[in-house]
Amino acid sequence: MYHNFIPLSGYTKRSQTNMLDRATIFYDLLKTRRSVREFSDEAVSLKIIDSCILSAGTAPSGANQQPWHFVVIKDPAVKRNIRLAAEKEEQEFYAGRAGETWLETLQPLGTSADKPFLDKAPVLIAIFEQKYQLDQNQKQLKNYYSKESTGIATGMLITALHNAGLATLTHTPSPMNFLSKILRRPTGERPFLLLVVGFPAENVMVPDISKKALDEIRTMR
Ligand code: IYR
Repeated sequence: MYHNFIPLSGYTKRSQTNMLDRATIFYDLLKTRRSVREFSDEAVSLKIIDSCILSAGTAPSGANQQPWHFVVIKDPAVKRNIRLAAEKEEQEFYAGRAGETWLETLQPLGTSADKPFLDKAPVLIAIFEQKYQLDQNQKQLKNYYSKESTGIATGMLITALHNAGLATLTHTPSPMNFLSKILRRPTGERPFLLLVVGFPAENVMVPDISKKALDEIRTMR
């Protein structure tokens, strides 16, 4: 498949001060994002979720293969099934599969095998990585950098949801093959992450943790 080239449109060259202003305002917005583990059951409009998914879908991807798929779950019965399956895996994780070191690292977060947010929150978004796609003859075509691409799209989705005023929790029950089964996703897709989306429960508490300083995450050469 050959593509025509077209003029770049939509790009705006900005002044230095305007760029710094915008970068600062964006950081001010993003640094208020916190993962929450307690949600209210207040509903979220699907239009908002869909718009955020469109934002995620603008992500760059290897060869523009867009190797991601988002399943939006609102059905209480499906959420319930996911909760039960996730808790089953987590019970084994917390009972020993994680190992001592991992459990110690998680201690400050206060997590456990109980995942009530999985059926309390109004929306779950299961994100799938498409490792390959099938052509017309059912032949497997590999997607390039599918993990990186899906990771970038997921980051953009989290950012879009936060910008819209929604709280999220990135949840990675392990293993999460049960998501493929419950959500009937095709082979070639691997569950990447389960995003819990909604409004924070009233008076919710979050761990007293902070982000690394600039000189810890950036080096100049
Ligand atoms: N998946 C488990 C454990 C867990 C792992 C990490 I890495 C976290 O940042 C938080 C939790 C759970 O969800 O409880």
